[in-house]
Amino acid sequence: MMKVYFCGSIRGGRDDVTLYQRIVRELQKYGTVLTEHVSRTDLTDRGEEVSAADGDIHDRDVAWLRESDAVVAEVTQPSLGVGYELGRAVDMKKKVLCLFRPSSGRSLSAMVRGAEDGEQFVVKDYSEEQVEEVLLEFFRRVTDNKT
Ligand code: 6IA
Repeated sequence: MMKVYFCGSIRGGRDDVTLYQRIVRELQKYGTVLTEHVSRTDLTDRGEEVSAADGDIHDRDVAWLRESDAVVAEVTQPSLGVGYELGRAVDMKKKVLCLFRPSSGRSLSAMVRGAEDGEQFVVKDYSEEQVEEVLLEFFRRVTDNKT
């Protein structure tokens, strides 16, 4: 079973949490999502319901990232944590898909947009209703390259 690491903003702001849920639900069709909590609606940006120390969160997440076969990030809501995870993922030579919604009116960081290499690191501009097809396309590529 493939292990998927999903990245989405937490302290960067939780505006897109229902979209994260939709993405995680879809990702679960392809494998085990190691970071399901990112899409939990009861996880707020202020940390209610959370007791873990930041050091433990960091170390556990980096260990999961290392274990993962693919990384999918929703990058529309800017998040330092997601940016950090993406940098570590590149260094670990993971297959990365970044999902960005131009309809937000935002402009994606050049350090993410510019990391695109068309193979290991892909940035996809999409709209919410394309989640399913965009993920299908990505995982088709991930599994093709493996065999
Ligand atoms: O800087 P951010 O908080 O927006 O970073 C979000 C990213 O970092 C996510 O993709 C997560 O994988 C990771 N991350 C950040 N905080 C946590 C966390 N609890 N638990 C798990 N992963 C996290 C922090 C809760 C906090 C509100 C007290």
